[in-house]
Amino acid sequence: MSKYLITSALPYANGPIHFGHIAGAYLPADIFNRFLRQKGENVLYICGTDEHGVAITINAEKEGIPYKQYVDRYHNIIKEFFDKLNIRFDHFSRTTIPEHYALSQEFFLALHKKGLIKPAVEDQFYCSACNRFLADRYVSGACPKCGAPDVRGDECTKCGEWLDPSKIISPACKVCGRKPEIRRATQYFMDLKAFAPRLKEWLENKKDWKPNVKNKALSLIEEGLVERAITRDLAWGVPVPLEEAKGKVLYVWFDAPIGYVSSTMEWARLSGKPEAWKDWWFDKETKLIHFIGKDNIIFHTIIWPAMLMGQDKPYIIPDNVPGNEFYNLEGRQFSKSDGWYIDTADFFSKYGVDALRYAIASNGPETSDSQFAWEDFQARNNELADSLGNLVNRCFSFIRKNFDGKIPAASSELKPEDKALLDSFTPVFEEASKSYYSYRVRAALTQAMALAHAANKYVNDTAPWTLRKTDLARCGTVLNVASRAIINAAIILYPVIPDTALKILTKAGMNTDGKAPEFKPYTGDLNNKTLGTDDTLLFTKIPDDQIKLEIEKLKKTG
Ligand code: B3M
Ligand code: ZN
Repeated sequence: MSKYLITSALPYANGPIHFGHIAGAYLPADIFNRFLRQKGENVLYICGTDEHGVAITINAEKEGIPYKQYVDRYHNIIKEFFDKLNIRFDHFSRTTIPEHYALSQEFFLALHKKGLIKPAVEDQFYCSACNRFLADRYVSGACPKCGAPDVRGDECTKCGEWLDPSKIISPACKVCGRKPEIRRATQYFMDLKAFAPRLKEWLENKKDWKPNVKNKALSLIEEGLVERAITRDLAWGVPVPLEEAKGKVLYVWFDAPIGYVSSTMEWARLSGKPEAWKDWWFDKETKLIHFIGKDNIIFHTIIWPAMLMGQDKPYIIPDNVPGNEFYNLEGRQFSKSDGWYIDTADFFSKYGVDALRYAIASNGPETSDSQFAWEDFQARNNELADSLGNLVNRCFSFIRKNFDGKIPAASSELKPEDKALLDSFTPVFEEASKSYYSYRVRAALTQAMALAHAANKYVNDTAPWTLRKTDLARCGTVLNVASRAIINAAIILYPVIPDTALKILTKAGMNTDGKAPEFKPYTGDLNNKTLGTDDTLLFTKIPDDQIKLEIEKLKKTG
């Protein structure tokens, strides 16, 4: 048994979550978490909202409401959304809790004391009309690295580079649109170069990382790590804990990852064991796994590990950073402001949560960008209805009608086709297990659905509806074997479609108690087991004209 501390990138409390985020950092982590629990591993899954930074202050100012009120709203909206999507964190916190402020200051001071954070004077944009320094996203302009227009002042959304806001090309003040002037001001800089050898060695030893993540991190070190300002002149954030730094706060990307730890602290406090967070963060046996989108690679593979390495306490460093590529919508990036998005409340009211989880997971951006397309969603939903849904429905309805709702006993003499299906369970579990352990959910799903397809074919070929009239005992055996296949498919699919999987097990007469089923072939006795009473359909097919309407609606707004 291993010990896993899983995190998903802390979403900014700055707007609702869209499918792109889900595909990158949340659904893959939730699937991994659920699978590990099925395997009996020791797991803790932590997340929370990232509530600082200029993206937030600008928007709160636009609305004319206090920053705290603004982040409260989105914290609640995001939390509710994750609940709806069945993302099951052990704890979902936020970076405005007292623990977080204290811990972020402790992280800063530990590095400062060792001379790894130092003050320096830097050029900064100053807007004389607005009378302030333009931190990060208060300036807009083109990326000095890749040239993409209108990027954020601190990170390029296109190439993922961490930018020095004063290097932005054709800068403009985001508030008034004027060209800012350059003024000199003191900020604190973290000496990343000092960590380069350790970071390089650590990364080079990572044999099982996704190549895109590892190569990106190593090439950043190769290009040379430069000192980066980790403080800002802002009225919102964690105050820099130095007398001489009044009015300055920590840069959001410095305090945000500390949220993983402070959230664990809060979890420990709320569970009545305030020291329990150390069992995770200070234990060398813990595998720390950060699920992120590719635009967050530098922060999780360079800056955050360096921050951890520079502490006086025995923090672990990440074991793996399974970064995902981008997930788009019909060929373009999701963007609420451009009208290129899907209203999630509307979506969930029409289509089930599991249909969405399955559609995203079976086409996730694991190794290259992928996308949500309405017709693809329809195809995947209908595939679920046709294979899994139909299999469950026809077998169990048949048993209800003809066997008094009890799974008929299997004969002790099995035919080759029965054995072939039964013998396929163990290898499917082994293959799917390997896939889930190595973040290849698409492969795990292909393996699980192959089992559902094989079971469907088995039922078609053996035709129990004919056997019922000619050979009732044989008919019973077939339904017994098919029921076992259904149960096993549900167990393998549980991480991806948990509600549906539990529903299937309940339909099969098992008492799951809402708990994750163990990840191994089911060997329980099914003879004369009474089915559950729920006979509702698992999935409904989506007709073509409905998908046409969805596409038209999207094209109208976008
Ligand atoms: N909030 C960026 C993002 O949502 C940032 C992640 C923080 S993870 C510590 O993409
Ligand atoms: Zn201005």
